[in-house]
Amino acid sequence: MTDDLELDAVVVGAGFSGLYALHVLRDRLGLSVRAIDRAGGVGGVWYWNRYPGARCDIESYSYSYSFSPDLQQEWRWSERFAGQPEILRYLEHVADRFDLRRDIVLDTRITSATWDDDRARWVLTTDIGDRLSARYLISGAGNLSEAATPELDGLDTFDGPVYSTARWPRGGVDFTGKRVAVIGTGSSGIQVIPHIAAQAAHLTVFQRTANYATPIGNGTLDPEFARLVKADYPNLRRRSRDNFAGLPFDLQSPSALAVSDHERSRVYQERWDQGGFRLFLDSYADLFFDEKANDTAAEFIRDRIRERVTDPATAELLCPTDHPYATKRPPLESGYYETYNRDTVELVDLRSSPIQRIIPRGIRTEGAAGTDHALDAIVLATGFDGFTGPLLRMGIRGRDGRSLREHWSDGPHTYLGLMTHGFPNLFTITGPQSPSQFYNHPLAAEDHVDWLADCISHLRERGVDRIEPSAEAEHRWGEHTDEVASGALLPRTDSWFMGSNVPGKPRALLIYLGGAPAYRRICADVAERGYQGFLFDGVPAAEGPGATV
Ligand code: NA7
Repeated sequence: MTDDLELDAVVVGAGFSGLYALHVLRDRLGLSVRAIDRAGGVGGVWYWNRYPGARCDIESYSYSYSFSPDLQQEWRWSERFAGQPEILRYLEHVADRFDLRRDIVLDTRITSATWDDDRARWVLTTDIGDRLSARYLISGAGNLSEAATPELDGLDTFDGPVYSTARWPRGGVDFTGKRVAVIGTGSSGIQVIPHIAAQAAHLTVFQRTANYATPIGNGTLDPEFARLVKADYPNLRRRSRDNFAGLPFDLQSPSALAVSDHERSRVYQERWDQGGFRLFLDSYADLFFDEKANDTAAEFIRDRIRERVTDPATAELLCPTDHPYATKRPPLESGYYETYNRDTVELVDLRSSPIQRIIPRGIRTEGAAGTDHALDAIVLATGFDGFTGPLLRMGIRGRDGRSLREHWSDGPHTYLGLMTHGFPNLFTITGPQSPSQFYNHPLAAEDHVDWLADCISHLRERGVDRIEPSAEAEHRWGEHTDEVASGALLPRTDSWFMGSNVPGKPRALLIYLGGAPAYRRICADVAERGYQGFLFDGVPAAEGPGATV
């Protein structure tokens, strides 16, 4: 990059969102664009999260771009649920196939983004001293790109290596003969634990909250199934976009309480055997709203855990009892519970034996079972500063020099999860207060990019330089987001969906729970009504306060 490069748009990130945004803005709209990523390659979260066992929990044919029928037909997935190396290869292929690499700047982090209202441009600086400006700033920085580092006393005094699942070394790690700790039993921990256990001399898992993990059901992708999918792709994508979470599921019944015990168990067992998110998203709708209904699924899963773990005391520790099923993101697993039947694997319950501190030779816990756990390596699978973290670390300052950190000091404020009052021309792909993690990511990213591309075309056709939501529209969207979630069980549980996994982060719902179809309809309506709720160059673009439902 040269100094003071003037562009139409800068895209942050080169993962699913960033690659598609670059393609659409450059090749469909004809804008001058650069995508900037701090990684050494394209792929976003799939570039960084290369720990053994890293895998997508959505079926490969579904967790992929839909925008190019040719790409859909050409690409061959080898497994039902693709592993990280294959997804990374896919994204690298997309970058090559659509000739994106020439406009991607790697190994570069945006350190500040300041809105210049006189010129109606974002002025950006990077950590390698570049300065550039753009009319539009499009964040595809992702929701899982900023690792949450736990506050563990003495971590820097540990004698051995400390790895993070979110920043796994490119060359891999050999744990042969080592005594290893994994801290964290979310999706990442549950994926990596069986792999480390198979290699290490001894593995100690430090669990704060037991999780409801269900089988992923992975395997080689049947060529006949792949052929049928390819023959029916348009219909499959249509069905997915009509589904709450962007998945081609349509078997869900309204209530787990409206059927007999026998029928309910049959359905749970069938979904359990089918694997993936079937049990979570394709059994009974009221699991998300009704505690009694939720209990039935929770108890079904606990029973399966008890069947699979030989030692009853360990099985009980692995059975979640302190939160309803699916109020934290339910992990999918392969052989996770059986891992605890190995003699070389030990489970430490941090509720009864909290970590006191990290010592040079291991981890010291307190409580009744307090002891020093001797270790050669520690693996942190402790999650992410999700949704807002990557945006807040970018040094964004909007109109009148107001920082995004200040504007979001009590949690994110957005309109549609796409734009923020006081931050003109800043679009956040799958941003906070959009369905994001509850909408199959490639489709969610495509929807947002298509929406913002249409919006930018609309602005350019009319000679409008600045777009931002009105304060009122933003306020109403926040209220609507909370109202939609008010009947759901999810906000009651501490999780990264609520921001409550990061000490000091305001507790606020970070996702829109109205489902993808309702959300897509709202976004389309806003555009059709002339961008209701938005200000064009400071003037309301259309009559009316802005969307809710
Ligand atoms: P998650 O789901 O946020 O899980 C993080 C895990 O780490 C979870 O078990 C946490 O326990 C645990 N944790 C976090 N901090 C600590 C400390 N300080 N001490 C002990 N244990 C801790 O992150 P993942 O990376 O697994 O998954 C993130 C997303 O990636 C997932 O939702 C999918 O979309 C893919 P807690 O539950 O907070 O008690």
